[in-house]
Amino acid sequence: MVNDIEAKHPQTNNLVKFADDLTVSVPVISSGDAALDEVGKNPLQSAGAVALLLAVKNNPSSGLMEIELMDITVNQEFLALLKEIQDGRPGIKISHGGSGGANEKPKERPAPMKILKNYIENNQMRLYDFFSMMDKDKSMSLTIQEFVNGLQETGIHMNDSELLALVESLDKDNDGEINYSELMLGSIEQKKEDRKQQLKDQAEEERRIKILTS
Ligand SMILES: [Ca+2]
Ligand SMILES: [Ca+2]
Repeated sequence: MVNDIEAKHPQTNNLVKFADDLTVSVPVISSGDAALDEVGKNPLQSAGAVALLLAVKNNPSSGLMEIELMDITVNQEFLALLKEIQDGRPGIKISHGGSGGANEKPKERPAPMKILKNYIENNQMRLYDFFSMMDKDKSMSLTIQEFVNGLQETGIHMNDSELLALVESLDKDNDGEINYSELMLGSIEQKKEDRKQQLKDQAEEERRIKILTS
């Protein structure tokens, strides 16, 4: 049960305790904010996350920059609201633990490379288009900083550990940068993973049909 809000350093930063293991740093919003008080009293994590977004939405001048809700599985209402907020205020970064709805079990976050691949496919880009979009200084390799900036530009949400894991897994020659062939290799590896998953899902589906029809 979450029922307390901790306001520390009220002039610069309010820390809103949102769950036992989660404290949200909320800069600028005043400590007496009624909407945020509601968040703290909400016992449902997913509903609480929606309430938090509503508070953000209703405080257009809050200056809120980054909220991490990685331990929270969010619902469709949250996702719709998040999109609305982010469309209007691109400076706001909100990461969450994926959607699943209140009654579903939390889904695993997709692998970082899968997140990239989905973005590229959804935008009907070629891998090379994506690479050159990220490679701002046209050095034919991507630094971590270029990755960070590029992801921000695309609106892909990845937390620091996911980003580091991605760069580490792609950077085969360990020079700290990702060149095009490294990105391509990563994409091919992901394609193989996807295929494996697809076959697994297919087998699972066939098993289920067998049970249902036997
Ligand atoms: Ca570069
Ligand atoms: Ca490299």
